[in-house]
Amino acid sequence: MHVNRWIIALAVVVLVLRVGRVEGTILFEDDFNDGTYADMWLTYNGSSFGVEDGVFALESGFGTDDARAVVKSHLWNTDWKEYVVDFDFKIGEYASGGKGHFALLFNVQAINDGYNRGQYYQFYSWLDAVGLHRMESLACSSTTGLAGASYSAVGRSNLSLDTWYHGRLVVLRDSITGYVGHLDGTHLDAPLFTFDTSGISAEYAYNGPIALKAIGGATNRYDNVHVTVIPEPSALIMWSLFGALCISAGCWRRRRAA
Ligand SMILES: [Ca+2]
Repeated sequence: MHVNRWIIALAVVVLVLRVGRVEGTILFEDDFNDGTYADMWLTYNGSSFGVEDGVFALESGFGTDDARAVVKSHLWNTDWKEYVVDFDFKIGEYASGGKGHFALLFNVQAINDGYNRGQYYQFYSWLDAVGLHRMESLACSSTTGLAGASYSAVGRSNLSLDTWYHGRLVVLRDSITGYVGHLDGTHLDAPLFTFDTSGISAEYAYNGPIALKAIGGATNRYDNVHVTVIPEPSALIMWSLFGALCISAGCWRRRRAA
């Protein structure tokens, strides 16, 4: 019984490390229920930004610039290193019709006017596929892959337009994992991708805050943005060992009582 309990405790450690389901220090949160975004976000380009019914709406221009909103209070803060982003999103339709796209930018170092311009990573979906990009160009829309190779869609998402979803991005020192699930709050589907970042050169190992995005003349909606620090693995292991000791002690007491 002892061994089984330890296995369960260790499994919890592994799960926590992989999924990041730990209440760490809150880096940032905004539910937009105060009716404004301007206190928390700095906006770039786009056609319009506003809060409607407690939801942040970003309207992009068709064929022009992306609409992007960066966390204001932590702008270019390089202390964001290992964290979990939870957010709700709804993808609007392109002005050209039929398509849509959402993107959560992270480890943002710079955002520049234009299409896909800046220095940041991007967790995105084109309705039926999901991917990870690193934008590294200040002058053009270069989307070079994370490890130096061309890198685009890495998983299937089967999302629909005008439907609320929940997204989660787990940013660790050596991996990036993206999830998209339904908005019932009960579960997230299996990871859409996990990317090993160990091959990224120091030049591109950005740290920084997050941003939200809309393109193609669409209006994307975001809500309940929540960013927490992932506790140091040593702290997680200590807590798990403590939990395992408690479980084992309970087991021992039951045997004594039997
Ligand atoms: Ca809200």
